[in-house]
Amino acid sequence: TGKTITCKAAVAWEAGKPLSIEDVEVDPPKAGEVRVKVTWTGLCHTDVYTLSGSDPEGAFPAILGHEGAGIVESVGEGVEEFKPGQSVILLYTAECKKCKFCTSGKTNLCQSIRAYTGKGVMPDETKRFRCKGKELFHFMGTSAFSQYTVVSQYSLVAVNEKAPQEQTCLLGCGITTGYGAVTNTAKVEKGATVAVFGVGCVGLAVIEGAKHSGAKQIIAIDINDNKQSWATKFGATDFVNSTKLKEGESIVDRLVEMSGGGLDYTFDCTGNVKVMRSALEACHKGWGVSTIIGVAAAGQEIATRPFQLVTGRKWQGSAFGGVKGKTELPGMVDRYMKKQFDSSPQIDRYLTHKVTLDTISQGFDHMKSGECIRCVVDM
Ligand code: NAD
Ligand code: DAO
Ligand code: ZN
Repeated sequence: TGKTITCKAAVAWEAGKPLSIEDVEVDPPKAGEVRVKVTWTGLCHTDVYTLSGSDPEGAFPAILGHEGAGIVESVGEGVEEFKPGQSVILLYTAECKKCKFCTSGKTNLCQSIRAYTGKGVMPDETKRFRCKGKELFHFMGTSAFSQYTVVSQYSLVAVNEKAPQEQTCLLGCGITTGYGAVTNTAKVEKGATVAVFGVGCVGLAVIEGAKHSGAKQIIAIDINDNKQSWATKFGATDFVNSTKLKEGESIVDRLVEMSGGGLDYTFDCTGNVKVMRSALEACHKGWGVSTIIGVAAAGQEIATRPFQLVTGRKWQGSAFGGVKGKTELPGMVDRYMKKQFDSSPQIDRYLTHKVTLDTISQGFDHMKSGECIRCVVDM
């Protein structure tokens, strides 16, 4: 401990350029920080989005990556919760358990270090990464595309060390996001009708969560027919390709007809604001609730007629599935290890592709192919 480590990382030198594998220097953790040997990192669209330059918060040069798992290497002064050797999942949504947000009982959006993670710096406003004499920005408080990273003690959680990290990393974003949106945010109940727009990792986790919640009808909607078999495997009862409707029929018409008047719960897992509108309007009059999970491109806005809400439909959103990472992830991992697949996501089913840090760019190609649910990087 106490020494700078030199290791490999995928560096985002500037927006719109491919990641570049470099030797980086990673400083030891300061007070309240933890240095983690990252073993596996999942690829998520937010990494692609930020690399593209569209993310207003994106700062370069940086080390991206936020769906990571690894092992504690060393801890900074005053850190009591962690010790070297523990198996951890990185948390882009931190949990301090003491800020106004954490103690509200109403949200998982801890704000203790949010201003710093947004700016790409540690809570003392400095950075722990250097490459070729330049300091590199952190990303979402995690920077999981580096073999070693330094994070706030609020940005990681220790989990069952027997659980494979190539799988647990996926609980750091996509799977938890979809599953939690059903169980924590919407609180879908037994016998409910559900529609899920977008059958990627997040949408599949919504389908799995809806199945575990006892939903009687789960309609999956996508523009890619190959997603039908995925949706069915995870528990969808119906599939609609929204590009193949009857002449003059809208997706809302179709869903209202299929569900006998509208859905109890709908979820957007596409990030497309037009889809978000359809998801709201396909809700049942009087009580239907639509949850936005997809992240729209910068500057996009949602629209509907206010009468949709006046007549009892509700519109809400969910970040990281409303899940508090420290409080909830250890239990999810334990249930997974006990194969309790009626109350926790079956993580391995989402893992379709593996690459190494050297071939991380191929991982981004897999993501674009439409055949990849989740690709993990062997760091
Ligand atoms: P993905 O690309 O794997 O899946 C998206 C799916 O939507 C694809 O199957 C695609 O074919 C489908 N799709 C695209 N346009 C569509 C349309 N018009 N109608 C129906 N289906 C359409 O992505 P993912 O990893 O599952 O993530 C889904 C969304 O969730 C993204 O916007 C992502 O940024 C967001 N996200 C949000 C959070 C959060 O905390 N709120 C966390 C992670 C990801
Ligand atoms: O502002 O406190 C906050 C939390 C912002 C996180 C929002 C999460 C949704 C977007 C991230 C998508 C995937 C990483
Ligand atoms: Zn907090």
